[in-house]
Amino acid sequence: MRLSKYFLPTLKENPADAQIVSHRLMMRAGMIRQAASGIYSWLPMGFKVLRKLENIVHEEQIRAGHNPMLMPTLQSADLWRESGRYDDYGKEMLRITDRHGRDMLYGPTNEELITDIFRSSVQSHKDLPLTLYHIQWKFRDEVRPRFGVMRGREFFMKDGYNFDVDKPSAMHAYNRHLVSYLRTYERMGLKAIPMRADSGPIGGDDTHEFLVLADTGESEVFYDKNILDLHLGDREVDYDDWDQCAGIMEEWTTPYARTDETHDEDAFNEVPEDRRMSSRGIEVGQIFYFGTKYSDAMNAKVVNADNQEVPVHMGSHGIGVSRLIGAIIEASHDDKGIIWPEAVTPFGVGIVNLKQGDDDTDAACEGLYKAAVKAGLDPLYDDRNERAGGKFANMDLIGLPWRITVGPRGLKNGVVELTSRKTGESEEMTADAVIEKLIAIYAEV
Ligand code: 5CA
Repeated sequence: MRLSKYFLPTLKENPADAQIVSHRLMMRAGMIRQAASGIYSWLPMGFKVLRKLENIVHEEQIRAGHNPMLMPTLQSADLWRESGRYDDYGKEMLRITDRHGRDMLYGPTNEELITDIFRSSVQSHKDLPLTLYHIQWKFRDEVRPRFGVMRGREFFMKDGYNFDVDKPSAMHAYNRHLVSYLRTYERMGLKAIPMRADSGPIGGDDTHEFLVLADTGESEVFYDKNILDLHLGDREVDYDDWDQCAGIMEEWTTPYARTDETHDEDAFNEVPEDRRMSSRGIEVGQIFYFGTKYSDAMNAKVVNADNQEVPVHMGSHGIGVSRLIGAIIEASHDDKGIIWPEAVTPFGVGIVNLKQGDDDTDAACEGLYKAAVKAGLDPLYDDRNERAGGKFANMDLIGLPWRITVGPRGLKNGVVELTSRKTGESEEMTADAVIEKLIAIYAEV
């Protein structure tokens, strides 16, 4: 993409109403624009990052054996009356009446709709286990929408639902989701810690939230420092292997890690003092096992191996896809702007032309740009007639992990400069060598 043709409405000043750094930077980098309180338009660069996160979530869900699908944003109130949640959900639910006077709602989550789909098509344990998920916009009329996409009213969420014949099988689904989430967050360059939490309006006793540590997080968290050393890395995971998934679950949930909702001071004090940490965290996902809460209420049954009709065991599992963008920026920025992890960066590399209009520099940039496109590096070429200082500040703000600077002085020696956004370190090399180096870097991602 050439910057002269790209819609990137960056702001020089901090927007007055943006209280936290991720909100400020998303607004300043021209990623989002507020449409109404807690509701945002996703401008091209914000949309690009959103799609990247969505793709990672899809890839990891499909790897875990889950079925992607898409349910609507609007739902009929009748299903929610069956589960009893139409009244329980309160003012957070946006209620709508259609022209025929039928009660509808903008879905805050999908347990009822998916249970209805399930009960009308599956009757036998032979069709289980089954996990269905989608990534779709949700609406929750939050009392205090704030911090940009972090606590929105309309937000993008992955929500998945497992259906199993009994509790042990459903607990494997729970463990499998935990493992797939660990992998998802790691791929995004994030450390998200699973913590025992409270289930709220979704229900059930078994639930873990995934928290990214950040001073601006809305939750208070307490944890054993040792948990920060755990990595899945490139471990082979067989998602059908109950023991392996349970083992990984145990590894991550043995060190103390809880949110303030479930914090237990006595248990925490058993952790050696120098490992006891407390800080703030951003909740980027949550998994639940709630057994037969919805299948009992909505009569979703299967025939088991003993030929008995039993209510299906369920859990639901969410990832806050739009919130994740805020969390990634909170975890990775400096005073100049965003620092994107390579896996989610909107563009692989920025190209800065120091002397736009100079035939040689323009030709070198053009060649480099085409080579980068061909290599799949998805470059953003700043071809505008701007001062170098302004171009650098803009690149730093939007945070691409790599920048290639092309100027007449370097070209005389046959080199361009490659700079890392994270370390600020630069090295001079030929254009070919830069492309090769970037190909190698992105091959690892
Ligand atoms: N049905 C379950 C699991 S699918 C559910 O709704 N879980 S949830 O309420 O925990 O939401 C899942 C994730 O969505 C949360 O972990 C959080 O990351 C994100 N989320 C929830 N509310 C908001 C909001 N108002 N703005 C942005 N993200 C949100």
